[in-house]
Amino acid sequence: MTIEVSAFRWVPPFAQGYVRDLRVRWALEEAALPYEATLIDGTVQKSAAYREWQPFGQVPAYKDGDVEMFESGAIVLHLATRSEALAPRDAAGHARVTTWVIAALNSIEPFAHNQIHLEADAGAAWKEQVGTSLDRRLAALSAWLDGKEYLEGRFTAGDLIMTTVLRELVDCGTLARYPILDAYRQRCEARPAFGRAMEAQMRPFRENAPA
Ligand SMILES: N[C@@H](CCC(=O)N[C@@H](CS)C(=O)NCC(=O)O)C(=O)O
Repeated sequence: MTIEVSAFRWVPPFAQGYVRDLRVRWALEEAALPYEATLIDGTVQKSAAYREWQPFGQVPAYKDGDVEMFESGAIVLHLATRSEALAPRDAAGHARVTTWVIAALNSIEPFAHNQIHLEADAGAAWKEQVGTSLDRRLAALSAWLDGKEYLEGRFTAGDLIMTTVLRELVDCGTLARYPILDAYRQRCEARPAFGRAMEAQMRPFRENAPA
């Protein structure tokens, strides 16, 4: 069975290039696994049939001949079991990749989102606390990556997920304060598979743009 990934038919420009199906598309491109995107809209999102596939009505959802899944991190980890392009085969190497995927999603992304979603009128003390928590994590990550090309010596699914988290901190200027992290993000985004995944996400947005 062809791999199927759900994605939005169209999203407003601020979200284009950041919708989480990009993670799955990128992993599939790295793994050279062909797939088809199932493009959905708000009506499908709310439908009982789609909720069977993705209980929260979100994208991405994924299915192949063996499994039906949702949660981009879980899907990328599943693909990492299918392709050496995303994780080493040996148990110890694979465990390190799982570790970094969870670290990106659990130790960095929540703080990144706090920072991104801080409302302009949030209290100064709260703003400072959010900024400090994120900075602590980014400083630690930067120290880990100092002198390294990738988290674990070679590109893996851990770098893929970490990059999708870090790139959301570009527009607010945070990542520029961490040149090691920004160079790492750019190195990962320069991968041809990332470019193909990005183009695959953007194409339907161009084709379905409201008149
Ligand atoms: N934790 C989920 C989050 C998925 C998610 O937030 N998807 C967004 C697009 S990036 C979405 O579908 N938003 C529409 C909605 O929540 O109704 C994952 O990583 O797959």
